[in-house]
Amino acid sequence: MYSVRMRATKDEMHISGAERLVDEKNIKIAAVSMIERALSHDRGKPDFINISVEEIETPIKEITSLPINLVNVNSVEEGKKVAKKVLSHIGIPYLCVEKAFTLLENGPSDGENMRGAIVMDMKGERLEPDKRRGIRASHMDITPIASLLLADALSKKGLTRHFTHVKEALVLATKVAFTKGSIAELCWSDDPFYTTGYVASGKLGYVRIPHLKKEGDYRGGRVFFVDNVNITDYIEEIEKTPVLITKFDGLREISDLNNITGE
Ligand code: WAQ
Ligand code: MG
Repeated sequence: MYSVRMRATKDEMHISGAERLVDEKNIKIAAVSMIERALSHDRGKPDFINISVEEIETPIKEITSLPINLVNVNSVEEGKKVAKKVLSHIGIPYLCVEKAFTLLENGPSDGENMRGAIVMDMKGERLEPDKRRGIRASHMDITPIASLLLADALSKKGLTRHFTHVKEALVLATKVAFTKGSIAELCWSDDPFYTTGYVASGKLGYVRIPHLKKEGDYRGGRVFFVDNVNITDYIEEIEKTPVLITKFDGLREISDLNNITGE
């Protein structure tokens, strides 16, 4: 298998990125579609596109996706309340939850977004060695069949237009959730017009929350909440171990949050 990755920038500012794990015969198709994607991003036309193709020699971990739980909220205020309730139910201390929200709301890298994620322990300490870059989940993908089942489930809920965002976020969240030491993840997009975010965990799956920030807000980010990790090993696993999602674990609507938190 090969890891095919794309990164596009303009004036050294990030425009878009993508990655796949593919067989040799699919390298070309993956690379071409990534170039097309880089050239057609909302953020503008890149002046630099980097495509890398790397043979994967370590065995690929095959896993089932987290299940998707759709929550319905009507405002950012309600969305944040739900996200905090879910995190607290998973067992993340109040102090850590509040700190994570404050960081993402204000731009965790001196008011700017990070390229990667914050790693926070159960005392609220940030463990990522580089506070601007953060840690970057990489070397992960979903099989065409699992991806098709996801597309089908989304289309039944009228969410087809969000397919690419959901797919990539679900792949990342699943890899993170299955990494030893991960307890939960909080995420919302840095795209000013993409207000949806999620709380993901092995315990409650991928809880998708439509409003975690106001439209027009360019701030976003990710926090990986961890416990008992050796940070070097944790980063190695998140950034380098290849993971392929071979099964989609389904999607359901949560009308009452208490149904998942069991309260
Ligand atoms: N590893 C770690 N952190 C990352 C990575 C990565 N590979 N890629 C992005 N980040 C961080 C970085 O701080 C970005 O600013 C932030 O996450 C948001 O990235 O509808 O689109 O790619 O269910 O803007 C979630 C909801 C969408 C999807 C998330 O994130 C849905 C999204 P974005
Ligand atoms: Mg983005």
